[in-house]
Amino acid sequence: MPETATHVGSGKVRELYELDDDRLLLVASDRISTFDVVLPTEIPDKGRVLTGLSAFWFARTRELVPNHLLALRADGRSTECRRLEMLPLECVVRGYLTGSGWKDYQATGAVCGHVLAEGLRDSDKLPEPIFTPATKAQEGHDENIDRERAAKLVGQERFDEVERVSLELYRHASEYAAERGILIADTKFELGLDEEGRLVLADEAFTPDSSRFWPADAYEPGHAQPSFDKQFVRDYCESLGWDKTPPGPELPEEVVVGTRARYVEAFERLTGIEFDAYLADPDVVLG
Ligand code: Q0N
Repeated sequence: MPETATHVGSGKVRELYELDDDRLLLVASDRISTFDVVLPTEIPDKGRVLTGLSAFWFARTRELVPNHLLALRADGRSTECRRLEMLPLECVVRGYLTGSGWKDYQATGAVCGHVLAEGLRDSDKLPEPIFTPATKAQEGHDENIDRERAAKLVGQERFDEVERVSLELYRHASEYAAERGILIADTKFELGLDEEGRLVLADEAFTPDSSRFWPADAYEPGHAQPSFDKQFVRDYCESLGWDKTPPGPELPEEVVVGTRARYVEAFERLTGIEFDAYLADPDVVLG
């Protein structure tokens, strides 16, 4: 019987379908966004790189927390996953001070209630990674919230568990990635509950779309860092003087090719697996 899959949601670059009462299909496209705008030009295989990386991290972190991954499909971009009851929180961990964390620190000296030392610079490494939850905005930007507000959303006990698990995941992956020349400056998780009320990691894990990847060899605090994956795209868009409102510009071939190579490089450095081997059999990332 042919499979029927009802579309149940979409993000900027991914689509979610319902397979049955218990299972969803998460499909990663090759679309790319920059400055929050999806561009009209795709990066070939970007969706496969991100799907493979997520699956790699799910396999490597299942002892820390169970995850929603059930199966990878042969196309390399589709994941069958367990259907969960999602928590109404974006679970963000920051090991470095940048982005909205840097903005909040400059304005208040704190990020989500974590009061930080004075005199920190953009992109400084924090003495310890911090858990900085945000609300899920339907439109526009997520709003950073302090632990009291987050605990009200999910309950104090669940909040404590979510914070502990998020910090453990970040410590594990950031240490592993740093040994391979990639700094994971910060990252965002989505967590859900299974039928027994157990906490389960969902969505994507430690991809360049859910995290800031920085090349370790270029790290220099005091200013914004180049992005491991999107820097060619950003530089090209800046060179046009584009005002960063939709529609975004088409990308020239050399920017597409260079960006695809960066995604593949991130995949190969982090997994130690050749990307062609993943294309031949996605299950190679599951170990
Ligand atoms: C779910 N989102 C937000 C893809 C990404 N395992 C799950 N069970 C129930 N719901 C969800 C998942 C997952 N993952 C996650 N929405 C629903 C992120 N989505 C938005 C749409 O595109």
